[in-house]
Amino acid sequence: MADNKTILVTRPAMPPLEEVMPLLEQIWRTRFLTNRSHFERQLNRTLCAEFGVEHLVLVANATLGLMLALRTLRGPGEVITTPFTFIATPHSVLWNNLEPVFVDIDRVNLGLDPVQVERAITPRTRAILAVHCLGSVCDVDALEAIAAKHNLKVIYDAAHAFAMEMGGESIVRRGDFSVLSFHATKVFNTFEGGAIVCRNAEDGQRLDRMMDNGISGDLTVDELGLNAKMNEFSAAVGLAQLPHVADAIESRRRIDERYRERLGRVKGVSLIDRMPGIRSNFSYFPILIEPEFRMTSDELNQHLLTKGIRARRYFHPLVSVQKMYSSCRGASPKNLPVATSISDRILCIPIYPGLTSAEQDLVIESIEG
Ligand code: T4K
Repeated sequence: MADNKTILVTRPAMPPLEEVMPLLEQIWRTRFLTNRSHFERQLNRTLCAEFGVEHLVLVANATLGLMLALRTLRGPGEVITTPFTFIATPHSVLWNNLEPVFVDIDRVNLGLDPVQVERAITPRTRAILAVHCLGSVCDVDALEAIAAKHNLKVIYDAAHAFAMEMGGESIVRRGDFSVLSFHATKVFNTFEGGAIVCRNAEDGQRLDRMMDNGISGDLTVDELGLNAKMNEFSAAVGLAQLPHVADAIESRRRIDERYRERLGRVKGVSLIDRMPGIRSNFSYFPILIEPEFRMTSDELNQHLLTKGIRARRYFHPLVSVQKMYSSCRGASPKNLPVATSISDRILCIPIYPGLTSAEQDLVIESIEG
């Protein structure tokens, strides 16, 4: 826990308490707390409309969502994925007894590099697990073209991608599955939570059963599942959050713009370019610390701490250097020069609605030196 003065990398969005209370009172009155009850169904319908999709499964968190989406592959085999991500991404592969294969990322969008993906495909490859990272979108057209050519599934870890759009459409409409996180630190949160968006009805119905221990309506159990259900409290919080998301993203956009204006001029600091045709959610503000800067990204992180600013090094170290992944195919840093270089240089600085101009000035001035 940080003291009140520390400027944190993010703060959770909280809906006004008076808007949550009537929903909580309803839960207390009806005593329906979970098992796909009223608010869970309402949030599901609302999000389907929001994303323009038909098949969505709400889950208790994105880690379980990824595990379930990958379970549809029916192992064994390899899954091509990125080293530049949160550890839940490769963990979801291992939980399914599948083998992660790491390939390098694109230096502009921070997602999987399609050329490297195609080179890594073997007869054992089952799927591509790509991540829309830190407010960018990976090269979905190229990745999906490769997947179609080699008859592979595409699963997007869209944990960071709520409300992100490409060509005016929600990015979670892409791929066979997109898995969102509604964790406290995300642009839209249900305290803990997530969703799996499925392209087709068959997968949607299957995942709907699998997230409830594989039980179908008539209590038949035909396949392995687990309990990944979203509870009514989380669903109610989500419904109360939704009307405020657009304003929150607009606040983030303004903070992003101010950082870009000021930090874009600092020698030795590189920014991740905004992508044409993509509507970002401004969920993170990563900066890259170049050799000509007066210190390394680690040293800058420590320096910011002395000023009461807690930045975070998402994602450093790469997941592929963790001991349990370092012997996987493709995990050698030599195979991952772009991801290694970005991970060595990255620092995510505070961005969230409610970050005051004075606090933002302190962050900027502490970096300017
Ligand atoms: N795929 C990707 C690409 C992901 O990034 C993630 C999760 C997942 C999959 C899996 O999604 P979930 O299964 O979680 O739904 C956080 C989150 O725990 C994690 O959800 C997230 N990615 C990851 C990138 O970051 P930490 O260790 O950075 O969180 P923490 O507790 O340090 O929080 C960051 C800051 O936020 C702190 O400075 C304090 C502030 N904070 C945090 C919480 C939880 C608050 O002010 N209030 C809070 O309640 O992991």
